[in-house]
Amino acid sequence: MAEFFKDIPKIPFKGVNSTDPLSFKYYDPDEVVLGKTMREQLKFALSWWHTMGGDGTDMFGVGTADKSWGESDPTARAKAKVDAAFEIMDKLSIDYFCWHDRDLSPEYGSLAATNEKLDEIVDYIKEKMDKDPTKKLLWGTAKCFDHPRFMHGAGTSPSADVFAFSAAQIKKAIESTVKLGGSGYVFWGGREGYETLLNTNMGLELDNMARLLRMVIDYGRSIGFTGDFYIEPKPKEPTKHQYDFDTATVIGFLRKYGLDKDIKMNIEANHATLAQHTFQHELRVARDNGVFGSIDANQGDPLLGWDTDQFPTNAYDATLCMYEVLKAGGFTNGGLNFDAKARRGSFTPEDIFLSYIAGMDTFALGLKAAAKLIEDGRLDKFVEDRYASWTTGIGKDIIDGKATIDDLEKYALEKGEVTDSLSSGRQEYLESVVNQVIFNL
Ligand code: XUL
Ligand code: CO
Repeated sequence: MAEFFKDIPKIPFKGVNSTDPLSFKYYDPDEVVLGKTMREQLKFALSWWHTMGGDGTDMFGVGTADKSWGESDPTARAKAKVDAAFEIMDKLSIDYFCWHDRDLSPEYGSLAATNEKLDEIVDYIKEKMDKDPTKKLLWGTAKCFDHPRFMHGAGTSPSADVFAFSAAQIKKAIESTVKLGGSGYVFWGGREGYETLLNTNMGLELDNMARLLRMVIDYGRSIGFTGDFYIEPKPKEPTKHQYDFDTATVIGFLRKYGLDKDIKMNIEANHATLAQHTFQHELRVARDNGVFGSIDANQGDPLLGWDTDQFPTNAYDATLCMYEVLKAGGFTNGGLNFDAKARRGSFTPEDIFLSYIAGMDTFALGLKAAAKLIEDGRLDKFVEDRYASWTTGIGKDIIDGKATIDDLEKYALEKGEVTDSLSSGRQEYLESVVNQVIFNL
């Protein structure tokens, strides 16, 4: 089998003083952090769409990176992509991968022909995984948003035919996920939203989205899928308003339709910021509601208002992210998928490795800093003290359901004024603690 990246060695861990671009400075897969190796804590995944398919095409220009993998025939190219992906994962010590069905294998006219070709590629991947069991599928998903048939959505299309087609496509995608032993299946509402309410029956569209999710979940379980189903919230893009706006919105939707025990969240950093939230906020909402699942690691540009899907290099955000992940008990079926692409100007094969190294090192740094924040204990202690009034007296009575509104009125009347029960929020101090722990130079 051809080696695609002859000039790239297996990337070694060389430590913080290394200036070798093709080395990890912080990611040492075997280093133990809070009782688990970094490899187990971080569970990095390669995204098939950006890494194997994304060539830098944007609205203003054609691709800059060659992602043909030396093949012009679509089936030969799909197989070459598999070989190249496994080589990239090997060289970067990445154990997991994620795909959309159409990233693995394109459409070939009819759905039957497309399915047959997809099977061929999924079987090809399975053969490789059987030979190398260190490579695992983090999650699969169906690309129900690029073809013109999905112009008005898939599960929320006004056309029942498109709904049926989408269900059929997703059925195949979950079967492929099961065949490859995937530990997750993602629903990202590609065009599940609207441009104008003047032409939209929003109530019916949301009912239908829930119908589709229920069918897929029941079918997945019936064929032995034991992993997690995730929804990946995103507020806008491609539609003006996406139904899965943010984690809180999705939780409300899931509860309305009785799906809240069946679906967790795949939180993407750049989607959080598009929704005017921090990444940490979205992770906290998921954690507090018991639906934290997996992460699409990337970052946006604060000066741009769209989903730039940049490789994450912001160590501060990665620290607060890993703080939430550790507090949620770490990953179970989920992991850190790099839903990220090298910039259009970073077009060489080497850039694939340099950008993954940057992202992986950033999260290794984030993991180590988050572990230190937890061990340091000052943040936890501060929060505990701030809410101490709920552990005794009137606070405890409220929590225990013993205090009535009449009791509270009596209490407040006796006190007369309660401003002196408050203490400083100490935001600046706490931010300086985070700096001290991260930079500890
Ligand atoms: C799009 C996005 C998707 C999902 C999978 O913004 O994040 O690639 O991660 O469909
Ligand atoms: Co994503």
